This record gives sequence, C-alpha cells and structure tokens, in this order.
Amino acid sequence: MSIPSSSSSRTSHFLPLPPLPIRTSPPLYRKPTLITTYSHQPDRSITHDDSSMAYYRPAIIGSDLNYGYDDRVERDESIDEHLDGLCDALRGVEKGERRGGIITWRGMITRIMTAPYEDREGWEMTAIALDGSVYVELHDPPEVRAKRRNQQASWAKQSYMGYSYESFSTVSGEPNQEISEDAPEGWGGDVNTNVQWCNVVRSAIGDIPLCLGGEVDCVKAEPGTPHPGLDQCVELKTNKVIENEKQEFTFHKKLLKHWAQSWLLGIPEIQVGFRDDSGILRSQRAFETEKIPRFIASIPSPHPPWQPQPTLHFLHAVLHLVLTHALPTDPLVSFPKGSIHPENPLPPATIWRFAFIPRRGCEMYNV
Ligand code: 0WD
Ligand code: CA
Repeated sequence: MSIPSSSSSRTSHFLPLPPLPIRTSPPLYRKPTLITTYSHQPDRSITHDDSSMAYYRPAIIGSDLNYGYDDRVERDESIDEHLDGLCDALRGVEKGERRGGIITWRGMITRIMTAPYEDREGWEMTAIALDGSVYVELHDPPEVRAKRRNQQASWAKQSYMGYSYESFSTVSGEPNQEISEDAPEGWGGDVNTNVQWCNVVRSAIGDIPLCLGGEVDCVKAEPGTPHPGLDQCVELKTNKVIENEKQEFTFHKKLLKHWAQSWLLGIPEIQVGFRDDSGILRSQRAFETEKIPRFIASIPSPHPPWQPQPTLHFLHAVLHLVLTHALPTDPLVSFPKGSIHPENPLPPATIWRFAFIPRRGCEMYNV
C-alpha cells in the first residue's frame, strides 16, 4: 500500500483504532429495510428481478463437496465491476430512498467494521461525492489484484467447496434448470460464480444513512414463490470440522466476519456446513445472527475473541471522517446525477482515499 507524499494541495487525516475493550455504548445500527433486488445471470448480465434467487433446502450429510469441480464456471475476476450493478439498481429507485450518506457494497462495510480485530490484511478504498451521497468502493491496484488472484488460485479447491455446499443446500427457482442425471442426491446444479442474487438495503449507523448492496445466498420459502423478505434470507458458510480447542477458537474468531456480514444486510440466519479434510459434509449448524455476539461473550475464556462495540464505534468513526471530508459543503460545487462508472464523465469532485493499516488505524487523504 502506498500513501502519496504530501504536496501543497494534499491533506491527510488519521483515525486511530478504538481501544480494546471499549465500554461506552456504540452507535445503533438501524434494522435494514429492503429497497430493491437484482440478479446476475450465468453470463454475468443483470436482470432487475429475482431470477437468481435460490431456495434453502438442507444439504444431505455425507455430500461430497468436491463434486462438480471440473464443470464449474468462474466469474472473470480480471474485470473490475466497480459499483456498476448497485448504481444500475438504484437508478430505478425513488431519489429519496437513496439520497444522503454512504452508498457501497456490504462487503466494504464488513471490512471497515472488522478492522479493529484484523491484524494482517490492510485495504484501501475510494470515496467520491455525487449527488449528495458518498460512493465508496475498493481501491484495488493491479499488483494487489494479481497477488490476491494468486492466493485465490492456491485456495481454489477449498473455496469451491463453499460454492458446492451452496448448490447442495439450495433449489433453483428456475423451472427449466437442468441437473445432470449422474449428479448425486441433493445437488442443486453446477456451480457458476457469475450467478448472484443481490439485495439492496437502506440502513444507518448512528446518524449516518447507509445504502448497501450485497449478495444473498438463499431464502426459506416454497420453491417458486416470490421474495419472502429479508427475514427469510439465509447465509451459507462452510468450515472444517472442529476437533480441538485451537480450531474452535479460530472458528469463533471467524464468526465476527460472518456476524458482521449478515447483520449488515439484516439476514437473520447463518447455516454453517462442517466438512472433513477430504470435503465430505459431516454436520451443519444454524446460527441466529443477532445471538452471535452473546454466544461469543458467553464463552468462558480470559478474553472474548471479539465484541461488537469496537466494530460499531470504528465503523461510525471511519464513515464520519469520510463524509466530513468527501462531501462538499460548498453549494457552488454541484454534481450531476449518475454513477461513478468509468464511461461517465467524472464530476468535479475531489476523490478521496482511505487506507486501513492493521493494528494502527485509518488514514484518509485526497488524490
Ligand atoms: O470490487 C470488488 N472487488 C468486489 C466486488 C469485492 C466484493 C464484492 N464484489 C461484488 C460481488 O461480486 C457482488 O456482485 O460486489 C457484489 C456484492 O458483494 P458483497 O455481498 O458486498 O460481497 P461480500 O459480502 O464480500 O461477499 C459475499 C459473497 C461471497 O460469499 P461468502 O460466503 O464467501 O462471503 O459474494 C461473493 C462470495 O460468494 N464474492 C465474490 N464473488 C466474485 N468475485 C467476490 C468477488 N470478488 N467477493 C465476494
Ligand atoms: Ca455464502
């Protein structure tokens, strides 16, 4: 990560991490409400409907999560989609529903929230004001992307098992979806990571409005029925079977990311499939998202691995910093309606970057 050296027009601000543990009550995260949904099709094109919504059906214990590996289709990760799908979805939405505050992917907010407990992975994001809101996206320089893609390649089999668990745990809503006759019992169809069902929600952290888009794995409803609402949504995860205390501790730490991710979109349930080293599904367990912090707090240990308070304090502090500096207060600077898609002419807004430096905090500067 490079932070440009200062010049006369460059300003930077530093926000340290909150002290751990923190006792003051955190800003409230408002219960999210659904604004709109859209679907990525097998060719990655977007339709403004729920055609990629899948229905939950428990996977069969003993399923082989390696199944279908050679038939998988993977999204072309060399294409940076920016916030295109989200901006596109918001074009059809009442202006009042999306105005103000921060507009971004849920995954960006998960990263900011979990930063107080992240000791290794730094990140950088871009913030740009447009039409009264601040759009935030990952700043992903080519060398960082290349490094991440290499890491992903070495994890290909493991991450495939996550997608395969999704297939074994869902039924497609598409009546004409073909499933091979040779497929094992419970297989929901071959993996194509282009296919995603995205939900866009409105929420707030304290006084800061948020508009977030994120992928939702499936819903609990009769196959073929329309979107039953956020309260019926389920997030699917896989984990290695837990056989010792160290693995248990690692899983409890991972629950921070799972909790934050689902909490942010208002998804009440996380279904975790536990697999053995050879990829066979051995057990599964449902977690109620809102009960995860209390579950973690109840674990007898000298220090709980994490608490929600610092994550919410830090999220509010970072977004407050971003809004304070990125949102122009000068009424002479006004921005055209639109998205930050590269094909659109850039408005005369200052582009800001903010970078997370593990164990230290967040640095924000204009570019
Ligand atoms: O700009 C980028 N590089 C990113 C784009 C980073 C993160 C996400 N995205 C895209 C996603 O493809 C999606 O269309 O943004 C949209 C919304 O994503 P999100 O829900 O905010 O992403 P996140 O919460 O980080 O991840 C949710 C799921 C993952 O499931 P698990 O169970 O592993 O959390 O989205 C998938 C993944 O299945 N996912 C991705 N799929 C393809 N390419 C990516 C990615 N880069 N990141 C997450
Ligand atoms: Ca998932």
